Amino acid sequence: MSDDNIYVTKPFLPDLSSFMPYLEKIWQSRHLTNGGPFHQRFEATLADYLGVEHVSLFANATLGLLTALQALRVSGEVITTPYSFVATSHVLLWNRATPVFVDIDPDTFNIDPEKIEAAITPATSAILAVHVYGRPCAVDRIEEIARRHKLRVIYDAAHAFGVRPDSGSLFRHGDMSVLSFHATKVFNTFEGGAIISADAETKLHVDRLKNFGIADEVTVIESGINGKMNEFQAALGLLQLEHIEDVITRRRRIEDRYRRALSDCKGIVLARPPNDLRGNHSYFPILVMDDFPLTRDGLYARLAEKAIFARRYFYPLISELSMYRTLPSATPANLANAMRVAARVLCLPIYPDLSDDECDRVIDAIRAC
Ligand code: T4K
Repeated sequence: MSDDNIYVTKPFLPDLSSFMPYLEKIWQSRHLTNGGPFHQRFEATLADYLGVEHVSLFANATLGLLTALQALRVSGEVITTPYSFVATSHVLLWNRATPVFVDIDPDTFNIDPEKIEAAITPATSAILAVHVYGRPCAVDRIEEIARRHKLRVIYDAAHAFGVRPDSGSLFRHGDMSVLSFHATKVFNTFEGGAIISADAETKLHVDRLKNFGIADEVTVIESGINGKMNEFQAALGLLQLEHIEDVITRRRRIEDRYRRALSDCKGIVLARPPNDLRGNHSYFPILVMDDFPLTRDGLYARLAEKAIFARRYFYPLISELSMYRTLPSATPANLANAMRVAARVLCLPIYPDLSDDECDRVIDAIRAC
């Protein structure tokens, strides 16, 4: 990667020297995985930070989502959003469930709760919603619908680490939330993730499922998988947690800079910041409208010519991919808002080490159009 290139994100890493004592401990103990001391400490520290009780660490969020569906015995049809990363729907196919796509709210980019009920059938077992870009879903409305129809609710919270609604932890909602600690996320352990369960019994079940279904040395009571986080990841997670507030503050500064410079830019629409919460500034999506001199793809290409690699998260929609587009709910007429947003969205570079000069390079390149 050339130094002049500006990517959509760059992972935050603390000083290497501050990680050495952790590595030395791992090397000394030879306890590398399977719920070692760093795993235990990170799980407890994370629960504290997130304001929840029941955290299960995972090797990545995709394994977390797969396991969440298994733990809740989700089957049949699952209501979900086409406006997400493919992992959200792929885990349904891997669990032999059928995704039923519901359109999004064009302001929040999240599943539109008012369109969920029309998609429920006797085969529906769950709602899998995504807090897209870390903007919370309409959790109260979704859960009220789920209660009435006896549906499970799983939140794909891959983007939502560090988001703090004034009303309390976002991760106390639904049956489970699944976080991602991938390199491209606000908080990273290279790869990693976690499930937050609503109660101790469910956490125990999740912990067993992620360890092959093993109950004790001689007892395997169900067909689990290997979803475990290792000691290296857990140690890094502990160290990263010490920096998370600073990371979010630096991201907020960049978002503010973009907002000040682009809010009056003709043809560029900035997503409204969500109310009543401390956001995590994980993404900075803009919509490129018809009165901008270039199309969205034109702007994407113009930025790339200047070594600025913005990303079209989330285009194409999941529902447009070959393994989904024949589903009845994937028809474009059913997903008009999602189609419109996917055709216009561009996520601008945002990460803690993005300098003011680099941020201004992005701003100038857009304004020069
Ligand atoms: N649910 C949702 C809603 C998600 O967004 C995701 C993941 C998941 C579930 C699944 O979570 P995990 O199982 O991964 O924990 C990336 C990530 O691979 C993916 O994790 C993420 N969502 C998705 C939104 O973005 P790509 O294909 O765009 O990544 P890539 O490799 O093109 O990276 C983007 C840019 O980041 C690069 O241009 C440079 C920079 N980068 C990336 C990596 C991996 C670095 O600077 N260093 C790195 O190590 O999918």
